[in-house]
Amino acid sequence: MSTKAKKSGDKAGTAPGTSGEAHPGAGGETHQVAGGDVATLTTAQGAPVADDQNTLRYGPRGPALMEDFHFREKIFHFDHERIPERVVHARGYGAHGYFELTDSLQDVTRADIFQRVGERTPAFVRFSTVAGAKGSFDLARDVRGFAVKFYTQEGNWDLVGNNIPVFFIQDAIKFPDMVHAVKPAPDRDFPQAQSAHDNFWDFVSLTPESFHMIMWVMSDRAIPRSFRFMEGFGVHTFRFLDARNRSTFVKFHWKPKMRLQSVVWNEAVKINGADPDFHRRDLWDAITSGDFPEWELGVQLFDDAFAEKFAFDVLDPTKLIPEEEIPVRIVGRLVLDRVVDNFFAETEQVAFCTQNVPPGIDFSNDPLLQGRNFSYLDTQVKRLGSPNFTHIPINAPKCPMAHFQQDGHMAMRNPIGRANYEPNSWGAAGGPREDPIRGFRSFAAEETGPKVRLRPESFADHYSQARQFVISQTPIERKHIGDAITFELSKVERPEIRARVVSHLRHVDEDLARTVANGLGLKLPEPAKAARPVIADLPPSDALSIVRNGPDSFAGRKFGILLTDGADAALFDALVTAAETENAVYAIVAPKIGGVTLSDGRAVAAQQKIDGGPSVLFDAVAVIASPDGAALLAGDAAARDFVTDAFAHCKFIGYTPEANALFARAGLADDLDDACILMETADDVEDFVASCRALRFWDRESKVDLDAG
Ligand code: HDE
Repeated sequence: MSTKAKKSGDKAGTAPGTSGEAHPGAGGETHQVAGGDVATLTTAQGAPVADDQNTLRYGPRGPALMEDFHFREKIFHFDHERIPERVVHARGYGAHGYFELTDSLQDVTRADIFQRVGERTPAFVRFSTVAGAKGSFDLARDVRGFAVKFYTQEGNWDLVGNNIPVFFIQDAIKFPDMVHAVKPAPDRDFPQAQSAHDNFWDFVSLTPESFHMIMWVMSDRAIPRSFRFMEGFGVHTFRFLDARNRSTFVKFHWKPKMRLQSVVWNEAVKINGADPDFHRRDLWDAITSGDFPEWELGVQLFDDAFAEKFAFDVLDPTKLIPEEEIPVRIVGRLVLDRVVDNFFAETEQVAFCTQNVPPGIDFSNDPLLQGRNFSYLDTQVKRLGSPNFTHIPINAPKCPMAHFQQDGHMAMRNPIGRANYEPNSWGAAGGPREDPIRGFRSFAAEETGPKVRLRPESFADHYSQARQFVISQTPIERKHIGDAITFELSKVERPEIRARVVSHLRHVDEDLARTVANGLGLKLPEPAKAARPVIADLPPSDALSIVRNGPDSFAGRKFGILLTDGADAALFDALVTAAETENAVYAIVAPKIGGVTLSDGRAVAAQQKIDGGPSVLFDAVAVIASPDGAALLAGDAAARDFVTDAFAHCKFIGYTPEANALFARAGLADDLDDACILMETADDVEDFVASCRALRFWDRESKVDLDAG
């Protein structure tokens, strides 16, 4: 790209009507002007612009002139840059990719996307948090949205899911209340992006159907390490329809190729300060480095007979179907291989609508899903300003479209020709016609019954699956659930709300109720009045635990390597090689961003200065220091935090003997355990990297956490 320096006093920089003595404004020596392969700046109307530094005014010190159309157009457009953020899921991050079918579902659905094995369908995915504003932080304790738009050959299919398979409420009419309760209180507009406050727990404690979801949200599922390491769920029961319009019920699952991983709460809190964009940066880095995130699409298929005999109602979105009862059949994979070109155009403007289903996929009567089918279309008009939001490239189908919808704000396409109505007698020139064979047909469900506002009795057990979730966790995960509820309720000011929550927990799990009551310094309250007695213990399900579904390698995870000048070059090389062999990534953290000089004289650049690269940003850390370097680190608070946090978060720590000086000053010298691995040889380095596959050394938590005692 050619750049032409522009000197101050050049013609384009001076005020009209002056001799050229006036100051030119921005630019100076580095100011670039058009020419070569640098495009000419124009107005939105295409008129070339000569001066983008100065408004048109009467004399260099005089008033601005209304006539300055370039200025007015520029400021006017800027004034209108913002659109309303999403009322929920405001903070999100998207990427492009494709879905590839690996197992045909022709036997149960005519949906075009599920017919031909090996065929790829373009897709766009947006991950999100729910409660926080657009500018909030990534590691809020929250549900994550997992919304997928498939551009199928028979229309867009939007599978607008979450990373949790159940929801807080059973009926869409309660959604505004639930969202109001979790969002900042209307009088003070805080707290932001969190559920640890009176309003949320007040609502929850008065809405026992939310307790299953509450268990998930209080588990580490709500603080995922990466979008890449979390599951996704369609939540509701949908229908597949075959060529003869016969129905099979289906629930959708996304399973991450890299398996599950979360962070711990204290780490989440610190990540939010160190890098509020932690998740979006992680996704961006993975895709741009060619390590494409991948999920398998699985389906749970079942018929009316199963629905009849299942202990819960398959229309109840607060219940899941355990994988042990209906196995998840893997039918394809989703690969994200392209970041967006422009965040606003794609991620912000993408408009997911649950009612976007192609022929072969249909809804069930789940009352939440039925309500969503109204809400999403409605919200897009508000957000994007026109019913023509489907004309925006990210929302437009990639298959042929033809219809008689026309006009409206920002119409990019209108019907061609004279006829814009149907039926007409213009023959082929009269435009598109319906196709009873190819076209979408709803399942011909037979519905009868009185018009009522009634919750079915079959939705009334609010605790059994909550309990099943809790007893399916490993001990450390159960502890984290207890810690999280205690933490959240400790932020609740009104004691009666705390007690009311615990009164429900007594139906979920007595141990959990006691732990939380104890943590709050609360006398164990009487159990809440249950709408329906709890079903006898359901069996635990391994699929519900994160730890039991963790990875068996460190691939896709990140080492933080704290280096100093004079650090052992051979050990550093061994660590880099081992990390690369593991398909892991690493970042070098050093006292100065300019990097360090290793023991063999080689210069290595750093990615983070020590106080900008705390250990919470990494999955495991190593300290490779010279004696002088270690002494320097020992005297630095950020370096001490680096190791104490890694230790407190149960991470694996590799270190060279010199690092003992740092551990001593950090107060860790007597506590080093089996997950603190001394690296004196290349073999030690390999052992360290191999140990990291376990991700965390949970045995340590009881030593670093008072609550665990
Ligand atoms: Fe949403 N939800 N939702 N939701 N939802 C929205 O649509 C709504 C629900 C989910 O990345 C909104 O475009 C109602 C369940 C995701 O753009 C809005 C109800 C699940 C996203 C809306 C629910 C979700 C949204 C806000 C109860 C998991 C982000 C902006 C009946 C299965 C999509 C927008 C994106 C967004 C309404 C419940 C997932 C207002 C009324 C259950 C992932 O239309």
